Amino acid sequence: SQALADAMPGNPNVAGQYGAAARTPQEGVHVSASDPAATGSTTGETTASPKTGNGQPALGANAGTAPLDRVRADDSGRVLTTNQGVPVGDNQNSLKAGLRGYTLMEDFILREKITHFDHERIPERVVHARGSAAHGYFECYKEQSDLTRASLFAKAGKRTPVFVRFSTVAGERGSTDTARDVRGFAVKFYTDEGNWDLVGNNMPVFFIQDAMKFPDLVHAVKPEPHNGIPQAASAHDTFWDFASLMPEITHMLMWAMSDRAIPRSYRTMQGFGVHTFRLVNAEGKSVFCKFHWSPMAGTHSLVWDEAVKISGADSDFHRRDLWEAIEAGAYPEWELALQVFTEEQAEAFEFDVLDPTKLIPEEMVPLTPVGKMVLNRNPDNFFAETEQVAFCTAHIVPGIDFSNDPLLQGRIHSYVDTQISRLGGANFHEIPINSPIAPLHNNQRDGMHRQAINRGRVAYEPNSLAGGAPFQAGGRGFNSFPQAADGDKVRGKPEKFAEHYGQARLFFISQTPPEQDHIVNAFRFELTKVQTVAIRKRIVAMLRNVDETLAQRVADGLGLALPPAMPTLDLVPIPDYAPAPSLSLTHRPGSTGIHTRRVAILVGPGVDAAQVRDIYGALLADGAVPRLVGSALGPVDTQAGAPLAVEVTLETAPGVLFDAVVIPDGAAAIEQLSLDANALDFVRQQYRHCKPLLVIDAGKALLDKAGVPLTLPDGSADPAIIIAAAGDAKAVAAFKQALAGQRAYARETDPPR
Ligand code: HDD
Repeated sequence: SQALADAMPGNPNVAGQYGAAARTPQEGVHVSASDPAATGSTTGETTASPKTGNGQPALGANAGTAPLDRVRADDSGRVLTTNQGVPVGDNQNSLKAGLRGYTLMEDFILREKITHFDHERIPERVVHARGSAAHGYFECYKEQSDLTRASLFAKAGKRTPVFVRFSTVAGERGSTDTARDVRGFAVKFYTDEGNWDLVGNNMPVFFIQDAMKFPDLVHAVKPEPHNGIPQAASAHDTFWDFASLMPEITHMLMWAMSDRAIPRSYRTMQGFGVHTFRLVNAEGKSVFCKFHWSPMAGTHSLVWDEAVKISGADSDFHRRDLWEAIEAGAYPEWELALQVFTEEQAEAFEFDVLDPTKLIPEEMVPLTPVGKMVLNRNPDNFFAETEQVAFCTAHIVPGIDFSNDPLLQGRIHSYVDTQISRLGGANFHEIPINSPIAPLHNNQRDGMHRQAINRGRVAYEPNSLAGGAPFQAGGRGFNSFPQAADGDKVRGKPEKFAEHYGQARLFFISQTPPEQDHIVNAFRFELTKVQTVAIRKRIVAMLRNVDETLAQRVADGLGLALPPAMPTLDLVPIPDYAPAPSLSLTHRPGSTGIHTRRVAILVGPGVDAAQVRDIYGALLADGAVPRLVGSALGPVDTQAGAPLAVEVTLETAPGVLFDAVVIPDGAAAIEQLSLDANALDFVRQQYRHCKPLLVIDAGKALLDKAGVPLTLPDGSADPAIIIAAAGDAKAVAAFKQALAGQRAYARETDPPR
C-alpha cells in the first residue's frame, strides 16, 4: 500500500529523510509477511508467488534435514544488525562530515557491509559449475545385508536423508540449462555411518579411461582460452580436435550426441555411478556393482532446435522445472537399482569392467531395484546449500568400496582437493550442508574457518590422558576390502582397454530410427561448427568403425567424401553385440502420465470460454499444468460468460516452454491470433518439436495459417494432431494419451517441414 511505501525509511520521496531530519533516522517498519493488510497483497503473496515458493518451507519439514535447522536463519520481524549483532540505526546513508561532506573512515557499518559484499563470490566449480539441487530421502525396499553392510540398505522402509545436485558440465555458473552436455547426478546420502557421495552422471560411460587425461579433456571442451568462446558448448574445434585423436572417446560421443544430452527435465533423466564399485557384506564377502537411477517420470528429452530456443526463452529451464515441481508437491522420484556381478563373471566379459568407457547392458546383467529416492524440499538458500555442497568420490561408507578403475582412482583425489580451494580450506566438512548427521570425532584440529570447539587437551592417538578416546572402530569401522595386489609398477592399460568401437556400435544399433536420426544430425551440427576440415574427416573416419551408415550420413551432412576408416589396434576384435533395447530412451516411458506436463491453451477475444474451462479442468485433474496464453495480459472477452484472464503472454512464454498446445474454438479469437506472428510461431514450433496439438472447430484455421501439415510424411494422418468438434470428450482423452507418450517423432523430416 502507499502508506506502507511512504513509511519505508529507504523511500527517497519522503522529505523527512533529508536535511536536519537525517540526524534522527526512523525506525524501520515491521511488516508481518503473512499480513495481507500490511503488504497490500490481495492474494496472500508476499515476496514470491506460490509458484515460485515463499523461500520459507516449514522448519524440519524433512526429518533428515532437521539437523540443518540449527543454522537456518530467519530475519522476519527482526531488527537489522551488524555482523557483531550491533543494531544499525540507519542502513541507507553512509557517515559523512556534513551532509555534503567527506565520507568518514570510521564508518565501520558501511565498511563491514561493503567488505562482506566484495567477498561474496567463491570460485565456481572447475567443471559442473552450473547446477541445481534439492533435499529428499532414500527409502530402502528390502534388506540387502547378503550383499552389503551399508547401513542405508539395512532394513526395508529405512529412510536416509539425501541432498542431490544436478548439473551441466562445461558451462559456467550462469550458463544456459539446455546446452548439449552431459548432466551431473550427484547424491549425498547422510547415512548413520557417515556420508556416502555417489557422484554420477546421466550417462553410464565416460570420455576417457584414465584420470591422467581429465585436465586435457576439460581444457579441450571449455571455452577456447584465447577468446573465451563458446560458452556451454562442445561444438568447437578444440573439443573435436581432442576427440578425433582419442578413439577411447567414441562410445561416450555416441551418448553425448544422442538426446540424452538434452533432457526435457532433470526429473526425466537416468543417473549412473558409471564405475564398477564393490559391495562388501558383514562377513567381508565382496561382489562388483554398478549403480543405476531410473526416473519414475520416464526418460524424456528435448529436440535440438527446441533446446536452442529454450536457451533464449528461459535459460533456467531445468532449474525452474525442478523447483516448481517440488513447490507444487509433485516430488520427483527415482528408483535405485544395483547391477551386481562377480569377479569371475567380469573376467568372461569381452570388455574390462575397470574401463569406464564400457557399460554392462541390462540384458547381460539384470538390475535389482533396491529403493527409491524422493526429492521433497527445495533448499532455503542457493549459496549455502547448492553452491557450498561438496561431493567427493572419496566419501564412501562401510559396505561400499572402490574398484581399481583408474578413472575412479584419480577422482578419489580430485574432489577433496578441489574443495580446498573452492571452499577455502580443509574444514569444508563443517559447512552445514556437508556435515554428516553421524557423529564426528577425531584428532584433526584447527585450519581456516574452524567451527568446532574441540574440548580437552588431547588431540593425538594413542593417548592415556583421554582414556584412549576417540577409539578406533576396528571391525565395526570402514576397512578396505583386502584385494590382492601384485605386478610391476607400470604406466599402461590392460589389453581389453584397447577396443573402442563395439559398444559405440551397440549403442547406435539399439536406438530407434528417430533417435538415430538425432545422433546423425548432432554430429552434423557440431562438426559444421568445427572450422578445421581435417578434424571433421578424422571424426568421420572414426565413425566408420562404429557403423557405416552413420559415417556415410554424417559425411553427407558435411559434404565430405568418406575417408578411410581410422586404423584399429586389432589387439581385441570388435565384439558383435546384439541390440540392447534398454539403451533407448523409449525403453522407460515412466509411470506418471501427464503429471506436471505443461500445456498452453491459446486464447483471444471471442474464445469459447466454457470449452476452455472444461479442458483446463480435465488437464488439471490429471496433474498437468495448463496455462492460458494470449497476445497480452488482461481479460479477454469470451463468446459467452465471464471474461478469461490471460496468465502468460505469447511474447514471454513461447511454444518451446510447453509440452503441448490446445487451440480452442472461437472464430473471432482465431482471426485475432492469426494476425499475431507470435501465435503462428508458437503453433509452428509445437509442430516442429513433435508435440501434440488439440485443435477444436474454428481453431483449425490457425493451423492452416501457420502452414502446419496435417499428415505425416508418408501421407497418413498425424496421430498427435487431434482435430475435434466442440464437446468431443474422446478428443481430449486422445490428446492426453498423446501427451503422456513419447513425442510424435514420425512427423520429423530433415530439413524440417
Ligand atoms: Fe567429476 C565435479 C561427475 C570424472 C574431477 N564430477 C563433478 C560433479 C559431477 C561429476 C556430477 C559435480 C558435483 C557437484 O554437483 O558438486 N566426474 C563425474 C563423473 C565422472 C567424473 C560421473 C566419470 C565417471 N571428475 C572426473 C575425473 C576428475 C573429476 C576423472 C578428475 C580427475 N569433478 C572433478 C572435480 C569436480 C567434479 C574437479 C569439480 C567441482 C567438484 O569436483 O566439486 O573435482
